[in-house]
Amino acid sequence: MEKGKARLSRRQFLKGTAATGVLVGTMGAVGIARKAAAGEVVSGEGENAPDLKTIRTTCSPNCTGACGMNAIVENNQIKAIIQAADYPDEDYNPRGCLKGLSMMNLVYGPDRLQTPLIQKGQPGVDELQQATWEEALDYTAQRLKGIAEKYGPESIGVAFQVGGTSYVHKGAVSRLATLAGWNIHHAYDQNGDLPMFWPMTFGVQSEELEPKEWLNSKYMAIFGSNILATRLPDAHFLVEARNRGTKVVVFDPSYSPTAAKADEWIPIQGSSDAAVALGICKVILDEGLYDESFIKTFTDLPLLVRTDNGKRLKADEVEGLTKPTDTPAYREVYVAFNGGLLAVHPEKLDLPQDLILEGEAEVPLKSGEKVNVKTVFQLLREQLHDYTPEAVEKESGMGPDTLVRIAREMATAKPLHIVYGASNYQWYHGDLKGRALALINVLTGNIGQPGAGISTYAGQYRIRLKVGEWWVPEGRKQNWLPFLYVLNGPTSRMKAAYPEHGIKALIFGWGNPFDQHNMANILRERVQSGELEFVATMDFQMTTSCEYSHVVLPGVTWYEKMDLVATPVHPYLQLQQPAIPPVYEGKPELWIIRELAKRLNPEFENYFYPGLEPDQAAEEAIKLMLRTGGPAVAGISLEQLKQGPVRLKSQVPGDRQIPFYEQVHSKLPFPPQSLPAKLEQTAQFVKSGRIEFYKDEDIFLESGEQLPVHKPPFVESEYALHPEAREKYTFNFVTRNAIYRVHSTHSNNIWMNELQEGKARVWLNPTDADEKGIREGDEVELYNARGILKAYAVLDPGVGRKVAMFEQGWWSRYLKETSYNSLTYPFIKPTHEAYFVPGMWAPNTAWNECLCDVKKGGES
Ligand SMILES: Nc1nc2c(c(=O)[nH]1)N[C@H]1C(S)=C(S)[C@@H](COP(=O)(O)OP(=O)(O)OC[C@H]3O[C@@H](n4cnc5c(=O)[nH]c(N)nc54)[C@H](O)[C@@H]3O)O[C@H]1N2
Ligand SMILES: Nc1nc2c(c(=O)[nH]1)N[C@H]1C(S)=C(S)[C@@H](COP(=O)(O)OP(=O)(O)OC[C@H]3O[C@@H](n4cnc5c(=O)[nH]c(N)nc54)[C@H](O)[C@@H]3O)O[C@H]1N2
Ligand code: SF4
Ligand SMILES: [Mo]
Repeated sequence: MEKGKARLSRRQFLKGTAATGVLVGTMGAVGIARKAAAGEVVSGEGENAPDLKTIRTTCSPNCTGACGMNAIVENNQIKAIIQAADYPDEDYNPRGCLKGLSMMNLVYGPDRLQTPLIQKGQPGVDELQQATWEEALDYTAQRLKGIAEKYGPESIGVAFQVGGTSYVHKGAVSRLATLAGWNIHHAYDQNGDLPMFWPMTFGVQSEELEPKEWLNSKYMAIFGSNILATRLPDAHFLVEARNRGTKVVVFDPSYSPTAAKADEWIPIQGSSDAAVALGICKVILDEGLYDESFIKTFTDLPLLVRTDNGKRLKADEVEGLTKPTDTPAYREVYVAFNGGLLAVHPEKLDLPQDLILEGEAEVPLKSGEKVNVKTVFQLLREQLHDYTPEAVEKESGMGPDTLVRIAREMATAKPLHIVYGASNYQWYHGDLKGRALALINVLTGNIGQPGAGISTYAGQYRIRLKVGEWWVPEGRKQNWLPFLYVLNGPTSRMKAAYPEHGIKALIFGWGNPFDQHNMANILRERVQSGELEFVATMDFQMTTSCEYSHVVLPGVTWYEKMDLVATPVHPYLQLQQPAIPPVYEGKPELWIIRELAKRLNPEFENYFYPGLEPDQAAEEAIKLMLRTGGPAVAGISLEQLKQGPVRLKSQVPGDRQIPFYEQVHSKLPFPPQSLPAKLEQTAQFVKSGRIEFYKDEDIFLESGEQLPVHKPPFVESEYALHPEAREKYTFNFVTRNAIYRVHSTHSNNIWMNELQEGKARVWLNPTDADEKGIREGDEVELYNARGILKAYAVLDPGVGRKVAMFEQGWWSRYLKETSYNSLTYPFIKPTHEAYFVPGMWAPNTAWNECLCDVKKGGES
């Protein structure tokens, strides 16, 4: 057997997939499957036709699809996967992509783990040894107990991906981590997917319009989101919207597939979006194109700010004003002006419309002093003064005439929908860009209406129902630590508790951090030096992370277990249902966790439905979550879900997914609740109960980021860390997501690799390539002081100058054992440390804030 890899023989592999190619391409099979209800046995035609079973399940990698799939199963083997196309709303049918349809290549692929593995030598160097479950679990429990005794249980960290795809099994990990007192690393900020402008501005984790709402937009302004590749099953809504007359404008430094489908592509410099957005806002203010009534009712723009200390004026401070007695502790009462001073109730959006938006005044305080104040609107107008079309052009490259025309279009074409893509907020100042973009929507009143709003479509994180009863046993305290601190070390401002001895052991599931996280090389070095004493990985295939682990625990794919799925972009609640029994010795994660739990403490087993088979136990957990999951799942039963997907319930008529509809239509305070956090935890982010553009926490004042502002990239990050980088590394290393993979999942899918000739590529502007003597197809090296990446050059005039564009997710195996994330760095932005609520307000990763140089391969 090859190094550390439990491989299938070619014969076993072919046996698993032999019928696949035929069935996928055969309409007859599609016909058979369409007629079958879930689990029903359907006979084919003729005497010798096979008996086929169709099982309805959900494709559940960390993509935004969550597509319903039917597995066609014969003799406990998947023979084909086809789109279920059973959504009650026909517009959502069918969903799926070639990755999902070729998942058999992974289920039965050569990298599929066959048994547990234990490393007895050097991780990443020596072969992992096959072990029995008893041996692997006993060993894992013994190591974890030892580490907990020596350093405390909080020195053990667990990281599992995106809750939305697996409420049961990921919940089991959370449950055990809570019981054992371990730290949990939230996936949202670890992946760079937490768009920090959301909590800062709206007090929520994140929000988005469901894709069908795109049809109601008149104008879609897409800032660095590649919908045609990364929202594959929903991309048709964009094309359809455009065909019906929606104007689509894409702002992207590169001519992306989505730009190719737009009415207009506006190439802008990397991370210049805030300059563009603020330029647009200036036109909107200067030309009076804003919605005055909306901003008076729903935003902090009328509130007064003290010019002496930059803080919002509080009612408590002002002579003659008092704080209403019904103000919750996590709110604050500020002041507005309509000729007289008004105490602004944070839970009542009922200010009079004669409020004065612009100007300054002197206000008498209870202390006897007088202070000068200005409205936030006034400060904003002053701030925007510098964002003239000409100044914006200098930063972004966008022509002045275009800027003015686009600003007028955006201000007048209602409903306006802005899509703010993940790659775009995965920059150091991604929060500032988001605050500036949101300002366009808010100034024009494009919030809370069909087809209107700002959306950030990242992975499948957002929890759609209350999960506390399963995820947090008995409401116990949980320990959370943002993963960036594991890599970066503690900081003086951090609000999360850093364990005394740091993190000494990590347990990973549903993720491949040794390829996918910043400083993947540092993670590798820490394992090899022993600084990280123990790593256990649960996966169904032999990833790079498995190779660097001390123990590998073989999990199963979504075709082999029962689970509940409810993800952000997707408006339906769905089941994963086992189509086949676990392949080889793989086990559902709930089983693995239960076995580990009882070895750590015999009493823990009681928390995981002892005695029940894993799928039965999973059903019990699902029933518990449906019973206690709150309004989104009220009245939905497991039996109903077994018949097919059920729309999640919402406060919007028709259960449509329109963020802030209730706020705007019923004048409710911001924010709505972001599950699983309690409202008071996130309401403290917007204490005024309104959409906030002025942040007066000290760190915002110190950073000059009270209001949205454009800050150029690299100055506070790369150049501050390594001043020599300014001269030495002039290429911006940008990593977008690939249509051929879901991150690193499907790196090894033979069908996908055939489409890419098995080669990892880097896209370069031809002029830059020419200067470096690089030709199409050459092997090139991207490097900086931290690491090196090898890939093949594609020369593309659609790629901006001095950009090295790479499609993230390749396993090291395909990069000649280099690591693309060895180039990136775990910067922590101080404003991200103003509060800490896990997965809501935490330091976010900035993959694209990265510089490198490029040379032809093999040169010294
Ligand atoms: N096929 C597939 N689909 C996926 C995934 C996958 O791996 N594969 N992953 C899912 C997940 S978890 C995520 S987070 C999403 C991410 O999906 P997206 O939000 O679409 O993000 P990316 O594909 O990384 O990048 C989109 C675009 O951002 C542009 N960009 C980069 N920097 C800037 C900038 O500063 N300004 C502007 N205006 N544009 C910029 C890039 O040029 C690129 O064209 O995709 C989800 N969907
Ligand atoms: N430089 C750079 N780095 C990036 C990004 C970038 O744009 N640039 N993007 C970031 C983003 S947005 C994200 S979301 C992350 C994603 O990075 P990861 O979260 O690490 O995602 P994957 O690489 O897809 O790894 C998922 C792993 O889970 C396994 N798996 C799938 N299903 C199951 C299951 O049911 N059980 C178990 N036990 N395992 C399972 C798969 O085999 C796979 O190995 O990467 C981030 N990394
Ligand atoms: S990989 Fe994503 S888009 Fe493709 S079928 Fe699966 S969930 Fe759908
Ligand atoms: Mo992501």
